[in-house]
Amino acid sequence: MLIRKPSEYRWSDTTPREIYQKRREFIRTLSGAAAGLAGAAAMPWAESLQAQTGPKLPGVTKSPLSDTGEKLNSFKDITTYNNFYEFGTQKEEPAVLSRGFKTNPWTLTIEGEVAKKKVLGYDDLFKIAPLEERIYRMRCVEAWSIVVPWVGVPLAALLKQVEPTSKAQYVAFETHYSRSSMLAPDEAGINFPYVEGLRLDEAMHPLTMLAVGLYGEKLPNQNGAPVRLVVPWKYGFKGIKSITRIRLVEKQPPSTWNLINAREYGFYSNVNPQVDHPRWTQATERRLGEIFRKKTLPFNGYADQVASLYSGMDLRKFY
Ligand SMILES: Nc1nc2c(c(=O)[nH]1)N[C@H]1C(S)=C(S)[C@@H](COP(=O)(O)O)O[C@H]1N2
Ligand SMILES: [Mo]
Repeated sequence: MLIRKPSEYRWSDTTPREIYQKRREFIRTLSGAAAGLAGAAAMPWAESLQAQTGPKLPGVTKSPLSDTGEKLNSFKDITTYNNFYEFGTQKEEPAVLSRGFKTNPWTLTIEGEVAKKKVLGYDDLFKIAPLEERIYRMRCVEAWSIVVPWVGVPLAALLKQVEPTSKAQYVAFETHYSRSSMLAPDEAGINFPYVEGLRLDEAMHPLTMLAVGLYGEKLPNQNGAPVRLVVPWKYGFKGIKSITRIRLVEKQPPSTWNLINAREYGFYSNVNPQVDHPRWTQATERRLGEIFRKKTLPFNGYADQVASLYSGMDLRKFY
């Protein structure tokens, strides 16, 4: 067992014992390659992941929207401490259990209230627009954070190509789900496929990104290959991974954690140090690799750029 610091909270803390047991069975059958994961204390495979580097992405330019001045988290931190419940509910599990996940071929369908529906294949994902590197902070609702050099494009570039109709008010996202390579909903304790949503103006905001890589390489599976959402001013769970469907819609779409517990996980989920999670403080956070907790900033430090999206809204009510 991992020794858990009292300052760390996990959603799985509330996972009933029965689900936990089922999940362990699943992991035993799936992880031939990761023999000994269940119950392993030393995690020897974590070391080998350091060397596991993916294909380089060519032609990436640095975006002026990159955050400088903060130390990047290591490739190892970013790729071995993950939330991706389809591949395990413990932070170390997705890196191992997603290894065999096939992301090529892939389809990403963009449909709904659009004039020009689009279906992208795997290679198209890397050609939506010129690839940019953007260094963003990511703040998980569980109060840990990382700094990641993502590679991708503004989501707006893709949305403009499909020409949203005047009825489009929100954007709904869906993660690919396959029962053969992922946990069952009752094993993970959440519903699949994982779904998320943004208001259209949030989705069109220049900071909102579709990421296809990190550290100059294609995304590792555990980080949401081949394409995932990154919304740096919102809690990490809004950053839905391995997206297969995007729908422009009239009404606010469902989001997975909100469906499970609406009081704890709002639709907006903008990072807000003044609104605590019912079970822990959101005023501070633990940056992976650092010892002392740091203050959490409103909108995760992106207030100058995004606060105007919410002018006139009571952010305690629309959390
Ligand atoms: N499909 C899917 N997307 C997901 C999740 C998940 O469990 N399933 N977890 C979310 C959470 S809680 C966080 S903090 C981020 C973590 O991204 P990372 O593992 O790349 O750091 O992914 C988000 N996207
Ligand atoms: Mo998260």
